[in-house]
Amino acid sequence: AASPTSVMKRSESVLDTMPEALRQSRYHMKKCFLKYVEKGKRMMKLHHLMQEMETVIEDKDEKAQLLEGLLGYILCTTQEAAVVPPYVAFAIRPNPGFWEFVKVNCNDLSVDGITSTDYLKFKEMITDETWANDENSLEIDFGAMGFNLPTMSLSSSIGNGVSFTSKFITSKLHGQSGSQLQPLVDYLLSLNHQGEKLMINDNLSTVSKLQAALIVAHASLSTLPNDTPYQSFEHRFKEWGFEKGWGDTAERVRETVRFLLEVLQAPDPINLEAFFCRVPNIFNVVLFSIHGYFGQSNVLGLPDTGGQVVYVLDQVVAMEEELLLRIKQQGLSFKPQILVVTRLLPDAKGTKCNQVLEPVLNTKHSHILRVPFRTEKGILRKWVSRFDIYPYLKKFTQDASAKIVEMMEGKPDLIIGNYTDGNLVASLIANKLGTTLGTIAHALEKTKYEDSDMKWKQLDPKYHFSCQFTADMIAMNSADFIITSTFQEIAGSKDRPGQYESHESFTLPGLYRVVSGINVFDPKFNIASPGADQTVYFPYTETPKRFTTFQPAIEELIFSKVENDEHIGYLEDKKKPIIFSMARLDTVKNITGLTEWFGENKRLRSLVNLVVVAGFFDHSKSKDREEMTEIKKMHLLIEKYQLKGQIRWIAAQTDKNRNSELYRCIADSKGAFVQPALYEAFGLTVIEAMNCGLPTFATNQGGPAEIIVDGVSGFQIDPNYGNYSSNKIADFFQKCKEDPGYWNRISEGGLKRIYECYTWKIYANNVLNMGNIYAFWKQLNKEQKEAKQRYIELFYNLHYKNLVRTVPITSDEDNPAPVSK
Ligand code: UDP
Ligand code: LCN
Repeated sequence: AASPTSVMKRSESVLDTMPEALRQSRYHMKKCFLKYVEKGKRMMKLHHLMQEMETVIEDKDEKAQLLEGLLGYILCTTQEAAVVPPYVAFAIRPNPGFWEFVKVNCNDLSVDGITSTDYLKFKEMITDETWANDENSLEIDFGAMGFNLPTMSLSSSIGNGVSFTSKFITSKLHGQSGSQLQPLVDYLLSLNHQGEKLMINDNLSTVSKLQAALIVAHASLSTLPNDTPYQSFEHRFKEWGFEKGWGDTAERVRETVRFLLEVLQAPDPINLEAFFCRVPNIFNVVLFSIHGYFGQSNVLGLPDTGGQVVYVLDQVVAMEEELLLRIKQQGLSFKPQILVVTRLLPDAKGTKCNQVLEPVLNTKHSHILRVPFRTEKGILRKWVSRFDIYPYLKKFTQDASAKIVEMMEGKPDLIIGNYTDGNLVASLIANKLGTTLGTIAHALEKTKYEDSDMKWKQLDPKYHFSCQFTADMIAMNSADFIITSTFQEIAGSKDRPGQYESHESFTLPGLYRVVSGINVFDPKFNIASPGADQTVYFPYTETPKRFTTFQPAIEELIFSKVENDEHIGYLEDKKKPIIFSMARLDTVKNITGLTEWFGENKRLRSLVNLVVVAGFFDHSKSKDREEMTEIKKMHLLIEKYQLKGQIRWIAAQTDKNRNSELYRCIADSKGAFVQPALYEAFGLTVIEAMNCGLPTFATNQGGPAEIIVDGVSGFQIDPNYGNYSSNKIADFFQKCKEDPGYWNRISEGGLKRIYECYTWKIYANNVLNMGNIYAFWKQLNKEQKEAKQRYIELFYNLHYKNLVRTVPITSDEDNPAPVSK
């Protein structure tokens, strides 16, 4: 174990500790570094560094001692190293969001600290030495445009942008004279709905006038019964200079007035946030989700069409509901409007993606608006992969923007983008219209492909990452706020950098070097996790609501002995609890891993049966190489471990209602859901299972590690340690046998967690609060924002546009095979 001194040293910088660490085992280290540089220039990941170290140090004890010491710690926090003899440059990440760079000279083991930019140059030397050494190579530095803006400093604050921004706004509003508060008054004066003034009119144009009027109003409201409708004192209010929007009842108006009075007296973040959450400034919202087939039925499973569609549609329903509630509580009667703008696809393949306007189900005022892609040859009929979408976006932006303004009879109040294409278009339109912009990118592509930045030239013909990363940075930097589903999406976990974190500093050798792309400590980052549709995914205990009509079919699905196109395998002992999993049959989802764990673990097999919903059974019918391999592997495992009698493998299911009942039937068996993915960004199935009251075991790699509190609301398993994971599942079922209340406690713990943190109601409330706070912050920070926008425009015009020219424009005559999801 580490001694107290080495623990102390671990809190110091690597630059301070590394020389000493190398000195401690100089003999081995010398050999080790010579080995590293032996093969010349190259990139090394942590496992390469470790592997080669192991070959150099033969003695097991010495190796163990070394790895337990400081050097082991430094190596474990190393992400990668760039070898340019005689140097090995290390990129070290001691904690999420914190990086350090050092170079070690292999000859004398001297250690020097280097900047992130120097580190990038080391990397570039490996692929493009001339460019790396060129003093005029293009450097992109978004940080330079916001040097005097606030950033947070604690890892634990990452993703809590709204509360930090409120604090910062508060400090800006502070001052002796009160003049610092004038921007707040000006902001309130600017509020209107289609020209109709809200909150205050020009009679209250200064802080002192507003404050005086508020004091009078507050006193007069105190004499009224709480439920007095606004209309009964509206007249008096108007005389004092107030307009509608303060609330629907005397009680609510009084509270709103009070919050503002507190802020005017001495600004504090709590009252400021409380006040801004009530300010009526969002009525019309536009969301962009462009690629794929965006529709409400028969679309899931089509290329590039997956979780995003579910996420956006569920989001719209929740947002409309929240908007209606807020507007009512503001004492207003306006109708909100939400538009989801996507691509119109004339080749709709039996979906409704060729319809211009489609009402969103379960909403009153929300629509999908489809705008076609146009080229010189006219409207493009066919589907285009998200990787090839860039050439159509400029025209799409113009057409969509005109259509939105026409339909909304004015500008929207909030624009939200999804994914690279949606975010880029959203940022261009928001900039043009001056609208507050939020962006979402649950799946940035950069981290999905190893070294996608360094290898951009090689990958560009297929993926066009140069366009994608450029577009992503434009959107991130334009955004007033960024919505993420988990902390790890922003800043990763202990071992894995976050998606946004990977855009902090990186290089596309030969193109540009990003010395500051986005800072994860930027207060624009906010975590707002999605939920699951609770009208569908509800607890198994809510018997009267249950979709009993599906139960016979589900009974057949799980328990019949028949093998057919929909299910194979069978369950011998029907009384045993069931462990259940459902996912696409991708390698990363690791359904085969779970099957193998189950096969290996006799104890688990004696306690439960396994049921999986995934893919289908005939690999020759799959177009996806990964899927084919997984299908074959499933068959092999069933054979190898003689699983028939204990496993039921069911083909992919598309009916959301039936699926929800399936989760509940598994709960009836006192079973559990297992999500064994090697990596999972968020994990909607985890949320769905927990909503149904089904105890859930989920991967600790990615989002689910944040969703589940281990042992309280479910369990975390480690996909890299199957034995440990399967035993953890077996322990649970063993314990349930001994203590029947245990299963219920975990089931209830899961539900409690969901209701506290993962509902669409919480999501919509959070996102609208962001819209309110950042709209004001944008105003307060106008000059800065404009300066940065000019830089972004330059980047867009001089660089992005040229990159787009490298992407071929397809025509309806060409017929290339679609890229599968
Ligand atoms: N799903 C489904 N049928 C299947 C597999 C998955 O309907 O055969 C649904 C599942 O209920 C969930 C979504 O697809 O709503 C998968 O979302 P998740 O975040 O778990 O993974 P993704 O596929 O988006 O990576
Ligand atoms: C859905 C898809 O189909 C993919 O193209 C995206 O990467 C994903 O959502 C994330 O937005």
